[in-house]
Amino acid sequence: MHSITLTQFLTEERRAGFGNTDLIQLMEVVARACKRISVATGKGALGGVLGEAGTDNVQGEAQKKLDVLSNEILLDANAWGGHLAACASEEMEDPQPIPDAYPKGGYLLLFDPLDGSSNIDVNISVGTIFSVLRRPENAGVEPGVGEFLQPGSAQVAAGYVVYGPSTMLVLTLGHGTHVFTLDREVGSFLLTRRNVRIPEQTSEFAVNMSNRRFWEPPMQRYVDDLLAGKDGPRGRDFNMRWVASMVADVHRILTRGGIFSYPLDRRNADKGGKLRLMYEANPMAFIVEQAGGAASTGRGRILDIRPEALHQRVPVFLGSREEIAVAERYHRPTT
Ligand code: P6P
Repeated sequence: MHSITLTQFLTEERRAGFGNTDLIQLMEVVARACKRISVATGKGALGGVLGEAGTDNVQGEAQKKLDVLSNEILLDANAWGGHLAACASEEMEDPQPIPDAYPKGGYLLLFDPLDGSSNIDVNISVGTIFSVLRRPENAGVEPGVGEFLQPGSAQVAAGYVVYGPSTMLVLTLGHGTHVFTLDREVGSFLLTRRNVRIPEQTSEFAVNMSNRRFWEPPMQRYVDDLLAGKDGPRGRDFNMRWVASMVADVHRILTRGGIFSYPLDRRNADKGGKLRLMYEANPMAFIVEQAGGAASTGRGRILDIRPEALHQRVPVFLGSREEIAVAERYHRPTT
């Protein structure tokens, strides 16, 4: 099968009026950095990069060596290109401005450098999630955290790279969602699916069931009805999958449909949820909506949220559009 490269695809998109030279070059830099992360994760025990780094991140989570390495790879790769003013990361409390030695550009890059890293040591797929925003018109000389606090609907690009049996890049510039597979022999990402469409209905859900007793009653009722299957109000049986690696679960949903949820529960309600808005929920919501799916907090569209903090957390429901609407109906206040 003759597949075009990421570069050819991005050039086509620019000719069609989507993206510009700076954004396209930024996507190429991020993709190249993710190839390096793919090599590092692929070495596993042979690369001396498994296990804990001995430090905690801003979330208070123990960092894996690969979390730290992946973050450094993305920062180093993006420092000199002239496309960005600053980067923000799950692994850093504050945004990191582009070093003064290099020119600053008009974009802001946010990323979770290695999502699902708790799965690294058990050799389960992990991934990098990234989001691109424009600097606000009134931006000052030095980019501050306030510049990043834009709703997800302002994203100009978003994507993830899943490091699984194959390394795949999923990308949207706001003109559909497209999938590229890394050809390791050539070192290029080749287009393998153009304009992904998520099936509108599904019979497969992804949630960590062990949290059921902590969920709000509407979530308990929604999932209980899924579990009741064809004898219950849904009238059909459902299957469940939970990888505990958002990138892997979302990739499955992009590929064959489904609903993914990390809802509020009593343990995380004070923080607003578990998953982070700016570099997990927003990019995944953009990708999923561009593929015909939906992404909600259960009570509203994720991309409409006006952020108040860089590491803000939100409840997440995303995937097959009709199933998201069903889940939202359970969460709607009863009159
Ligand atoms: P739990 C990984 O730590 C992550 O942020 C997401 O990738 C994943 O969906 C979720 O947390 C898994 O959470 O509580 O099931 O371990």
